Amino acid sequence: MDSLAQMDALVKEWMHAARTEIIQGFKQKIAVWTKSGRNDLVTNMDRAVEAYYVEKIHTFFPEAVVIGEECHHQQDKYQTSGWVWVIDPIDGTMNFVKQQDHFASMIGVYHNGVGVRGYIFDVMNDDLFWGGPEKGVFCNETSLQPPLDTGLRDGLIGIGMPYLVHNYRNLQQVALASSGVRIYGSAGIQIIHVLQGKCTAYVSYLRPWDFAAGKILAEALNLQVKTIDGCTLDMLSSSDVLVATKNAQKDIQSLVAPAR
Ligand code: 2AM
Ligand code: CA
Ligand code: CA
Ligand code: CA
Repeated sequence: MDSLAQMDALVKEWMHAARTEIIQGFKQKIAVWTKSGRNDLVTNMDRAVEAYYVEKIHTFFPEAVVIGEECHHQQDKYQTSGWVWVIDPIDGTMNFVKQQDHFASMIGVYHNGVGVRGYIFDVMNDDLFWGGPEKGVFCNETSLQPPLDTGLRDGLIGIGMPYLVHNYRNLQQVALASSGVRIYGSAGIQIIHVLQGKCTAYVSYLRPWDFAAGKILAEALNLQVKTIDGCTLDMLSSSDVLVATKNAQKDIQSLVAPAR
């Protein structure tokens, strides 16, 4: 077994163990705290799952740097050199709290800034999307084919709720030009829909842990992952992020208003 296959086997084991803990945890009361505001939550389960992943990564990959949403790392200490693991233990914490559904657990592995492996686990559907540049993308053990290169007009689009309601960069016109808007409250779940061709695009303001895994998987399926203006993403910065088919990306770029 090569070393990436060993990594895949370990991460899948950890994510399935985390899933068991999460589902067991639903039987107890979830402790919830607010962070920057009333819609920005963290729970005991976000912290426990992140601590579990960090402990496993440090045990099996001692040279790795870990960037996790709940670790309180300082952004100026982030780095891209060497092996960098980017973790979002529960993506869609509001859904986790309110719905006990529609959330993901995500890990992205980079080497010197180049994506090596992405893992997005749709926990309640028990679907683990994983893969990388030379491997392709799988849902559990089933290989995914690149989705059809559908344009904006003929597909559904995911738009982050604040961007839509404030018409950021003319995104309401983008929404109206599409077949319809879907907002699920989890970047990971929305990106899975683009991987599967269920949506042609997803655009939102995202932090590094929100897009680290999804970028690797989407690019492995020939999808575009850029800023809204078509620029290259900085893996360590928060940004507007567009994941789209090539045609939808061109259509969206022609409609967005210039940055002010
Ligand atoms: P999170 O649940 O891991 O925080 C919808 O809220 C999506 O945007 C989720 O994927 C969420 O990730 C992400 N997000 C990023 N920044 C956020 C913020 N400040 N408040 C709420 N959600 C945020
Ligand atoms: Ca959060
Ligand atoms: Ca997130
Ligand atoms: Ca999170």
